[in-house]
Amino acid sequence: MIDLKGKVAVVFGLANKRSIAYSVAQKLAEAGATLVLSYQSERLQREAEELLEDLGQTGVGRAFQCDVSRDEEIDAVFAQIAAAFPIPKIDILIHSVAFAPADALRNDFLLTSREDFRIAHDISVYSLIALARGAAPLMTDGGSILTLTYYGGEKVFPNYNVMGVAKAALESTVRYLAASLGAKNIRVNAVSAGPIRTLAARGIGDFNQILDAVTLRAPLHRNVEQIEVGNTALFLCSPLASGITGEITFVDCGFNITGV
Ligand code: NAD
Ligand code: 0WE
Repeated sequence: MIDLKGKVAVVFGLANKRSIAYSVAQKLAEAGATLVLSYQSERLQREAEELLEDLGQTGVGRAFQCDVSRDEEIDAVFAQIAAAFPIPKIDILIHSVAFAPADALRNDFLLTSREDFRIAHDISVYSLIALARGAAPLMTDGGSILTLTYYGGEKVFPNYNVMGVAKAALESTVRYLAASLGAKNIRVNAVSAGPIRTLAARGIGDFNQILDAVTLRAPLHRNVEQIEVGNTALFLCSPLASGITGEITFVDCGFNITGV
């Protein structure tokens, strides 16, 4: 049994119950962790507070706003977290955030604009560095940082486009951060999840085709479920994974090992 009683886990990227971050938060909460949820905009505040309730965190967990593209909001959220608990301390940081302007996921990759490239990398990659830097001083007993990536960072998927380039950069960032933070006993890892129907998958043209390809080709002949990602995230953030850092763990029903 994994016991995270007395541990504080901060989760970025929990928009709704379908979010991958929801399953991760659920598993961390079940293991006894206290949750801090960080939502993107004021519009999501009430939703975040309801999600805290659903996660059994009423009167325990907290929710704070932070748009990760804004340095001052990143500074503010860690100041709020430090002030929210009698002992200012973070044990676990979940980064489940990605964004590229919709046009960049629709148009020919060749047409990727400088601004769309910048936004995709700012929100989906740089934010991990900025959040790690914000959390590190509070990770006084060591810690665990986990991000979410996709196989499109390694192989070409139609329309994933600049997000694929950003995921490649994110996976490299995991390794460089692991090296930077290892001496503080802070581990940095990623889960590479198979395709899952979430808000971030909405409006993506051939998503059914992507799901069907997995059913056909993956060794387990099915798609992955959110909760399977949550279970692996819990493991990677727990003492059971104390020797694992800088690693990308696939939770994709084996799709990535197949050649045809
Ligand atoms: P989601 O839409 O539920 O989560 C994305 C989150 O990013 C949302 O909570 C959104 O509020 C947040 N976000 C975007 N811009 C932000 C900003 N400026 N500041 C703060 N937060 C911001 O979708 P999801 O599928 O759960 O995605 C979570 C992560 O999982 C992403 O990194 C995604 O690339 C990754 N992933 C998703 C899949 C999939 O098929 N759904 C597969 C592999 C990896
Ligand atoms: O990382 C992702 C998607 C992230 C994402 C989604 C959106 C949709 C809405 C980033 N930015 C935006 N911008 C928007 O305006 N995934 C792993 C899910 C995903 O997206 C795809 C996929 C898969 C899988 C896009 C094309 C092909 C496959």
